[in-house]
Amino acid sequence: MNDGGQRQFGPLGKVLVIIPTYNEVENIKPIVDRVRTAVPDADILVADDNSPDGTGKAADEIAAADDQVHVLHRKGKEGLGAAYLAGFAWGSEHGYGVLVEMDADGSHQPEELPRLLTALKGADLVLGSRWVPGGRVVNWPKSREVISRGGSLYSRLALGLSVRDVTGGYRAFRTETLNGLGLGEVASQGYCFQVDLARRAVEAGYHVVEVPITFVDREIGDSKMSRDILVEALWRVTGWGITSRANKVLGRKTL
Ligand SMILES: Nc1nc2c(ncn2[C@@H]2O[C@H](COP(=O)(O)OP(=O)(O)OP(=O)(O)O)[C@@H](O)[C@H]2O)c(=O)[nH]1
Ligand SMILES: [Mg+2]
Repeated sequence: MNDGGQRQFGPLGKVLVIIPTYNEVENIKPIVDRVRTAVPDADILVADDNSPDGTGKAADEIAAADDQVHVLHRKGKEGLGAAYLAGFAWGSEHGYGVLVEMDADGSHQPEELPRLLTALKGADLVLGSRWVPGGRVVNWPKSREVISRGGSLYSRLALGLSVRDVTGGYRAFRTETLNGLGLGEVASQGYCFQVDLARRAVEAGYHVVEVPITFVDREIGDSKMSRDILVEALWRVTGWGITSRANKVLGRKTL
């Protein structure tokens, strides 16, 4: 990971907070309101996968009354990774300088976003981190904490990353950074999408900074975490680890 050294970082530009949704009808209005209050200058893009519970329609109603809120309607459930890639493309086309990832369920507190954005002034990518000093999780069942900590540890060891929270999904990217990650080749769908972007950023030599966050477990709605998502993460991370080690031995560049 690049330490940022003497580098000069350019101005941030306009901020877009991307919120992927699948069946978050009760959460969407509260989270949008919180983002608008916490960071009034930022715009919001809800990326909805045609949620059967009507989240897309609820988002349209919010957007109709607020021109800083936009909705990207996608045709069906294709996973978190695909929704973010579509959101990044939209944000990049519309000239935003910063693209933020945030869950809809309140786990990522909008009130902490100003701290992430301040850190981004001197970085290429800021990761909201549960596992650095000052970071924590609230109301999480022990089983979820074990999976998350274990997933981060396994990914760090397999990929040789010094990032502590590799799987977290509360992040602020400079759009320029995303453009340098080879997003066209990203196939990850579930949570390993986050690991994929973090390893790409580190491999590409970007200055990645972790900022402590308090992650709050969802109170309303159903989790989309599944066995398939965990299995995908395990096989992909293992595959990347083997490839990156083989490339080091052979003196080739990874990715
Ligand atoms: N567009 C879209 N959004 C998704 C999809 N899967 C999950 N999401 C959203 O991604 C965010 C994270 O998903 P969560 O279900 O909260 O995953 P999690 O945080 O690991 O699980 P819990 O908080 O325990 O429920 C939420 O805003 C979801 O609505 C998907 O296939 N498409
Ligand atoms: Mg969640």
